[in-house]
Amino acid sequence: MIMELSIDYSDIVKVYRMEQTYVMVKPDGVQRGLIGEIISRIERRGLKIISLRMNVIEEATAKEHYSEHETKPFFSSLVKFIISGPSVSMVVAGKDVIKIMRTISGATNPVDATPGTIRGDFSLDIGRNVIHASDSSDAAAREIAIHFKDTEIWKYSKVDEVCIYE
Ligand code: IDP
Ligand code: MG
Repeated sequence: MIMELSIDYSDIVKVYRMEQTYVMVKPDGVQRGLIGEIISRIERRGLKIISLRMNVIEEATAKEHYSEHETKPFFSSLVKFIISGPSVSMVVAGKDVIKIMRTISGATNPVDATPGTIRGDFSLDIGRNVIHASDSSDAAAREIAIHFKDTEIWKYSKVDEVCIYE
């Protein structure tokens, strides 16, 4: 017996309010082969990657990215580490994506990061916590502009959005 299943979304027009955030798989995440793991956690949550690049970040860019920490004692080692090898930069879009990416990432210090979060599953040391995600909408706008040109960000619809969003 053949069962026919069909869901007709054709008359549903939805406008989704999506935020954008900046996410980086830091050099330790790349070295440890965690690019796929991290991207797959982002994708399976339903979030949309709208830009993606691997590069070795320039020193001036890293300093600008972490400028809020300029006066902290760990600033120079943080910048040195971030530019020490290739990292993967992304712009990720979705409803409440800024907060969701912070939650998926886990606490800054891995000792406080809950199991099930990226930092809670894959890291032990605060200076090697494998992922960065913007912490506010101002930070997201600032960081996206630091790492990407407008023309590198792809504002496309994804076919599963009709299932992911109410
Ligand atoms: P976040 O990455 O969770 O937003 P921030 O406080 O913005 O955390 O710090 C930026 C990065 O600087 C952290 O992810 C961590 O790698 C590093 N960092 C923060 N605090 C310390 C510290 O006390 N010692 C060494 N590295 C630190
Ligand atoms: Mg931060």
